[in-house]
Amino acid sequence: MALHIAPVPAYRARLTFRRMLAMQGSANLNIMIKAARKAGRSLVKDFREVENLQVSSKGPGDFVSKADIAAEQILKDELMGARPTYGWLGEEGGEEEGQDPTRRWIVDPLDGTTNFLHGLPHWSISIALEHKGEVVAGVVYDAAKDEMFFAEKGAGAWLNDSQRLRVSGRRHMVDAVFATGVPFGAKKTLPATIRDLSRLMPQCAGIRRFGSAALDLAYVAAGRFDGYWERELSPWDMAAGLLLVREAGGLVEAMREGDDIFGSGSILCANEPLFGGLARTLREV
Ligand code: 2AM
Ligand code: CA
Repeated sequence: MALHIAPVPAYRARLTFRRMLAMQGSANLNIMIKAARKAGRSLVKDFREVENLQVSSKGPGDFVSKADIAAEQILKDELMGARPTYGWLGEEGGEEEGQDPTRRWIVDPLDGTTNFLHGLPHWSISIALEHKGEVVAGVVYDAAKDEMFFAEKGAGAWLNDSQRLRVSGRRHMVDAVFATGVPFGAKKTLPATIRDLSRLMPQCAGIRRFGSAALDLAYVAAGRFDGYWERELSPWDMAAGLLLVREAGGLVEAMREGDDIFGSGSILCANEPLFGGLARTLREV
């Protein structure tokens, strides 16, 4: 007998999210979403300019650095303005300890800079809130496509207010599409990356390299990718996205079992049925 599952009407899902917000009293998440939207407007405006600058011989390099710095300033004004006692760890602005040593913002104003520079509409803003060493809220905003991914510890992962996110339900490696990042420049992880690809390619349906770690993680949370791994990342690339994946029901670890994710700069995640197969394939010595 065919199984029929009725879709949840959008208005009901929205109510559920509002109720969730009311229950959790998630003021920090609201601050993060507002900040992401504001920085997103600035980046989208600059991105349109970047598309025009592709034809110039110098390219849009300096312009993009300025766009990145301007976005971080907006985020800093919004987030530190609302929570002045929190600490700060940002890709552009470095690290500052706050009066409250237990909480800090971990922010990447523009993740996927190379895409942005080339006029490719796949980049994001990543904002995480860490409390006592644990990420408790995360927002990844794809401003070009107006997709706001967000999560709060214990309250689930969501897309654009009304859509609850779940990792994919695929169970077999042959059906799975995984994402990764390949190292840029002459990085020492190049041999490991080539080994990963040669092991995994014959086992799965495809491997994608989209260029924004934060969005790769958001896509795992949304069930678009079945898993993702990457090495040599920074905390601001992964912090918000790893909470999205966990809150969507996925498993997240460092590449080497037992390592700290931020400390190792590596990440490996997938839905539960595929995590073991992916980890075995990539971790085998
Ligand atoms: P970024 O765009 O903020 O630099 C791509 O695999 C991931 O690696 C992106 O999240 C990207 O973040 C990160 N990354 C860090 N340093 C990079 C660099 N020098 N060139 C390209 N990507 C880099
Ligand atoms: Ca980044």
